[in-house]
Amino acid sequence: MSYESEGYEVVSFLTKAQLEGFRLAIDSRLEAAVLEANVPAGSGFPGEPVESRLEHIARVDRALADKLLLSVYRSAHLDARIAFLDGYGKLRTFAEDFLRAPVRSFTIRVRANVPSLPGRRQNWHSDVSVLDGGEFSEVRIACWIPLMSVDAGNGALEVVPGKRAFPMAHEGDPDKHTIREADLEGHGKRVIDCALGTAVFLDAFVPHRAIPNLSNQVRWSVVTWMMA
Ligand SMILES: O=C(O)CCC(=O)C(=O)O
Ligand SMILES: [Fe+2]
Repeated sequence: MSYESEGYEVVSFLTKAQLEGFRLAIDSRLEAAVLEANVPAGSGFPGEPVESRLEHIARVDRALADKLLLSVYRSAHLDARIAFLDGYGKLRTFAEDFLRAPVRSFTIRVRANVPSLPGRRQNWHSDVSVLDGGEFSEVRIACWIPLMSVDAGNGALEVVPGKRAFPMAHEGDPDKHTIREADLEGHGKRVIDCALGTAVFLDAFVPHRAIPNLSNQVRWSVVTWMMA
């Protein structure tokens, strides 16, 4: 298992139907957010697929796209087509095999890498950035699920492989806690290509970021953080 040495491993455990369910859940949450925002007819790009809709909105009105994205972030994970991941057998089994410990709880969120919203892109961080005894510092492993195949061109995940005993130092306010680029110099970085249907299990201390999305499509993901 590369998880033990690299701190991450790519596995395949999701069905096409489950991935399509994620897409539909995000699509319906985005549609609801557009309606709530009362945008003028047409500028919400009705009927556009979930891979391009928010990008088209962002090109016209970045502030609106930002607001819609945050609305999706707030509630898309509550949709049953995503929420089933809470305690889902295959997810749990992989996580427990990697951790060799039982998982106590799951936190699920939707994330996106929108080409025209570069400021929302996840910069270098580890999912646990401080060991402050708080609830979230007990996260041990994450599962990152892209909703399309990803590579260096469309906003894949980049990691600094290797298991470590502590998180690297982070700076900035707690919401935008990041590891300084300079601190990562000389560390081997690796962009993780993922075929559709695969997911990345990631140790909570492994530095990672979303790389710039050079495509014209939004790269959506579903992330599950697990405490053990
Ligand atoms: O999906 C992404 O862009 C990165 C997600 C991530 O690393 C996080 O939310 O902690
Ligand atoms: Fe992360």
